[in-house]
Amino acid sequence: MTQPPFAFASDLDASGLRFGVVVSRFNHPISAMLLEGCLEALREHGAAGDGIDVAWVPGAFEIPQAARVMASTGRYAALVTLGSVIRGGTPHFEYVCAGVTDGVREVMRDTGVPVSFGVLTTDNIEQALARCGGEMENKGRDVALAAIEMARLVPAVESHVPEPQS
Ligand code: INI
Repeated sequence: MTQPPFAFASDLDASGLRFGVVVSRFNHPISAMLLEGCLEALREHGAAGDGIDVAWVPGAFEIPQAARVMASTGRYAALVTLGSVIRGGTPHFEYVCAGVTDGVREVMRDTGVPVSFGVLTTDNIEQALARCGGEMENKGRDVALAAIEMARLVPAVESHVPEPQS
């Protein structure tokens, strides 16, 4: 009979883990609401108050640098990045979005530390407000849960010893 595949359980227990949060000050009210949702979710899932470090940076473009420094310390089970880039009338939006998305992906690839992506990239402020506690959701919460799940999954995969093939 064929054995069922081994499946890693999805684990959202944040207790005993240390998280780093990098949050951009640009469009501050949006960032503050994203941070609130993120902290609430981490705490609800068991993270201790002193198990969360928050680093504010000037804008989304600076997020990858702060995330890289935090990840390189080896102290964090996962990082959360938060911010908001709102389209203006020039190509600046595209450059900031590309810088932060590529930069965060590179930090994750280079360090192996999970980094969840909670930087809103929207056409206008209404779309941003709707995603940080408005009528739709708070993306800060969602990305905090992604960080917890990956913080648990990565070491579980690394320490998993597969059954020998018969
Ligand atoms: N930074 C943001 O986080 N959001 C924006 O909408 C934004 N806009 O529109 O310009 C923005 N720009 C600043 C940028 O992230 C850097 O802080 C700045 O260029 C200094 O390096």
